[in-house]
Amino acid sequence: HHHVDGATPEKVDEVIASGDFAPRIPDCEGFETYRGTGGYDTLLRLREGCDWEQVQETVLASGLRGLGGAGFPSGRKWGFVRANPGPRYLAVNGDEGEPGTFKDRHYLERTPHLMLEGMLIAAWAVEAETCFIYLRDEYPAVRAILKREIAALEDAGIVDPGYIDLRRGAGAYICGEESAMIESIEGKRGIPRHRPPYVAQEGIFGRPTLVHNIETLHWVARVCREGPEILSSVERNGRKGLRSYSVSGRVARPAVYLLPAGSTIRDVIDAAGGMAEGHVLKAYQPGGPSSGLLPAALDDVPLDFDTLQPHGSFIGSAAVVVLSDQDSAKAAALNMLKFFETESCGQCTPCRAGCEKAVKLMQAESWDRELLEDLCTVMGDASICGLGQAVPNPIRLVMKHFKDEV
Ligand code: L3W
Ligand code: SF4
Repeated sequence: HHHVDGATPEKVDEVIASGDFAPRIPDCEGFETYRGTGGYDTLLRLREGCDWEQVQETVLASGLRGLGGAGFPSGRKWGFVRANPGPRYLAVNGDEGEPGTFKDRHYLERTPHLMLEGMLIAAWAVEAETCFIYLRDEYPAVRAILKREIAALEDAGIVDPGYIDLRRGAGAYICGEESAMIESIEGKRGIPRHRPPYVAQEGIFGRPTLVHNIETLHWVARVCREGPEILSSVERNGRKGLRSYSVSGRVARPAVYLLPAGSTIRDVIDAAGGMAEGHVLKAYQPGGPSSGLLPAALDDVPLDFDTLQPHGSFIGSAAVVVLSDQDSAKAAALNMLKFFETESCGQCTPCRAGCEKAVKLMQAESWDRELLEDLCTVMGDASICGLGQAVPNPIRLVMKHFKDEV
């Protein structure tokens, strides 16, 4: 769980031998600089007496949608939470567990106060009693940054001591599912709850809870300060807004790229400096293993919410992993299933037994397509949460587009 920058096995060994596990803390925009350039002016102005519904209008007008994976209109959540009597809570989902996703870390290591101000604006809008930040434990440098900057906010009197409660995850992917995260915040084992009730009705300790992803809050701050047009005026391929694509795999420059939401895989690869030398695009994971694998032939589809549904996929948290002619789609799908098998919380049978069964079937020389399809139907229909429900995506997409391999 110790993060080493540019980790090679040698470098990891070197760090372990040195016994120095202190994280390297990247330079980021600290409180003084942020405040000095007008940061928190928006929050303080709102607190002086503003109508929360007007702010909600601004957020709705921007078209901002939840950037943790589901794309639910952010402003609407505020209304759901406000509809229930207080005390209310806010929880920031910083578990960032979807393989290939690293945009939240990217923003927190550079401009942590945009997220913090966005969080406090949302907390003001729903009159939250406490803000919990649930941060994955694999980000020790980010935790150090947040601790330091939250202390600066307390010192400056912008929040009362203890108002922001920074919590550590413990490496479980399922704790990124909002209700499992809430169980974990309550001190229990992180397993998803049934819905309804939605967390907006019954969240942390049964109280109405607003849950937002890190990047969503980053944009709440920017939209409230710079206006909804910073998102709504960006157009490409008939889509509006911006997406932070976490790009990795066979590209020249893996990194986070902020591009129009209507970008195609070709645009994303171009932004990342093209394919890595000697590699030809074969397939790509558009948004985490939950979104499966799409073939190179589908290179003209805008990678946005809603646009991938007709292809049996979805953009999720925009974790783009690029595979080349030197990769096996079959091996990639098996790898995804092994991940799901490990990370399934085991609460429901379709997912617990289904993942295990799927891995066995996918290890065979040639796949039993009929049995796998049957399994996919059961898992998609009967799993409690998004993990089990999304497992069919990689299986079905590889059976459809990479028949020869399986
Ligand atoms: C009140 C209603 N609230 C919906 C709320 C709901 C939640 C949000 C979205 O999964 C996706 C999923 C995974 N009254 C409501 C309501 N809400 N109807 O809106 O809900 P939902 O069910 O659409 O999705 P979700 O459970 O939040 C998230 C995919 O993401 N995924 C992503 C993982 C991403 C990471 C990461 O690293 N960032 O792990 C993984 O599979 O499949 O589609 O707040 O309460 N009537
Ligand atoms: Fe747990 Fe899987 Fe069921 Fe979700 S679908 S509740 S991860 S067993």
